[in-house]
Amino acid sequence: MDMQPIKARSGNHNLENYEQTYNNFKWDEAKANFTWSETGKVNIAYETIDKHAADPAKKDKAALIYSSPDREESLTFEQLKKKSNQFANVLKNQGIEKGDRVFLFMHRSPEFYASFLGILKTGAIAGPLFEAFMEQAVRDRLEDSEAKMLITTPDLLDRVPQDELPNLEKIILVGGDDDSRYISFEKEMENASEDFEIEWVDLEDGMLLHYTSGSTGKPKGVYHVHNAMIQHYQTGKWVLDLKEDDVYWCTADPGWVTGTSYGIFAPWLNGVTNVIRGGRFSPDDWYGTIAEQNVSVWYSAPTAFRKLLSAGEETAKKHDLSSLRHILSVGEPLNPEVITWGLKAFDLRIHDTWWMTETGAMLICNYPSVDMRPGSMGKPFPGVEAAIVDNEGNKLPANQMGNLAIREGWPSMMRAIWNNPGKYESYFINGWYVSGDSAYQDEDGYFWFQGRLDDVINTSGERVGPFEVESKLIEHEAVAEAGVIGKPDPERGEIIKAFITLREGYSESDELREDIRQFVKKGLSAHAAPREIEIKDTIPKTRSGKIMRRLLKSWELGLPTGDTSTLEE
Ligand code: 6R9
Repeated sequence: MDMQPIKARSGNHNLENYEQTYNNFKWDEAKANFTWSETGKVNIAYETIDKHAADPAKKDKAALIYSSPDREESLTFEQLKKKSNQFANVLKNQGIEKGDRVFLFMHRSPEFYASFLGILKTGAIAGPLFEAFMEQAVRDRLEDSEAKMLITTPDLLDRVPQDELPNLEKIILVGGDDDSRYISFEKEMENASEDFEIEWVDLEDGMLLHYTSGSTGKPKGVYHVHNAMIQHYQTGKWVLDLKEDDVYWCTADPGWVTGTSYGIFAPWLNGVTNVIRGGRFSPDDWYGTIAEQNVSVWYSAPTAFRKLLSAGEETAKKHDLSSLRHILSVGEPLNPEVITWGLKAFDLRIHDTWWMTETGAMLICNYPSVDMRPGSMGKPFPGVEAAIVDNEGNKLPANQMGNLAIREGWPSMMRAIWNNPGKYESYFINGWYVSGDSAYQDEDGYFWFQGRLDDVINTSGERVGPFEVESKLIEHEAVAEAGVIGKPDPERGEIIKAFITLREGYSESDELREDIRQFVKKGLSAHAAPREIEIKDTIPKTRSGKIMRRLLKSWELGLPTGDTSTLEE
């Protein structure tokens, strides 16, 4: 679909002149907004909440507006400061210290946000987990990070490993009955002081671990430091275009980096009211949230936009969406069709943004004041150098496809892969962070996404590693071998398709396929379960025994199979 550029609307945007700012901006200017510039020490939780609570004009402003089908609650900056202080005291009483890992496995709720901020106030490192995770996924992450403590809710307890994990000292239960095995959140909070002496840390001290999938091995722990706040703040200002009176809604789960960088840090660093919606997705619920809360800035994902598009115009028309003034997207390619729909449904452009768990914050974006080319991810954020490079890290000319790469050293860049220095090193070539995405840059500087260079699957915006799914599949008693690919899907971007061979004594049936699907779902998570399972006599492998996913994909798409010289006999 070829579309004309969409002109920027004139108006009062935080970033008025992109080109000029890009040519002049230095990150040090942004640093000056934080305590660090005066004291040499900082804490991201202070900058997001306490700073505004200390401002008489802001302290009674709503920081968090939580709503779900069965609960409504709103907290001011002052109240959120006190609650997170209380939780920081709870943790401190339990012996949590700077650098310890404390994990959260719970649904979005006011308690989640107070706990998350409380962890950061103690100087500990927060590890938020998707509520959809099953036991194996939770276990892998707690083990790898050597987490000391886990905060969870009773309905998720059956997915928390109950045998002893060597490092997990305690579990805090939110909303449970009295049970001596666990610490009661409510009881501890009741007794905890609302004052807390924040642990002041260095910009390079750790604050967050997000686990994400690669093409091989178990999920890796992407380690972020307090310094990331500089970029969370500045992208919130210039890309989200946040202003004093905005009501902001980021639809992402905090188990995903978008739900922390842009569901917690960016809005609050900018002192803006942040809407959190609990419960499940439905078009009426989402439109209703925009209308009821008067959402003005909305950050979501192509998968959600495509579902809203399919729900039809009538559904949209039932709701008053006139509060919206700015819409953004992340996680997958934003189809030009969706942008066209957005223009009709909201009379607004949907602004694509590109970044990754590893990059911590937005890097390539569309800005309210810049003309947009539908299908393009936009241009690099000021202070960020992006390029297309070859496999040796040499820059390629305009319009040539290659590795999308970023010059090392932007503020929110990951600082390590937990326990895996080799993996961390492997991201960098010749001073460039190489993303694993392929793209090209046109002669006017716009970047165009082309695909993943590895086998990582992007299903409804979630990164799934094929290796993890394959490993789980072969744990099923009927499965001998498995190869897993992403198959293009109009709504989900990709769906997971598994090719398997069966062990002796098993034969093909729909029941078996469903049983295998459920097995992966229970073992990993719903989003990792293959939607399609095809049974084969053999799975193509290289001579060194690697599953040739590329070949499976070519078969699936009816494409030429390319070089098969390494294919096993
Ligand atoms: C924030 C986030 C990262 C991968 C990334 C790319 C894909 C993200 C995109 C996009 C096309 C965009 N991706 N944004 N693809 N257009 N605007 O998504 O982090 O879950 O780590 O995924 O997602 O392939 O490499 P993460």
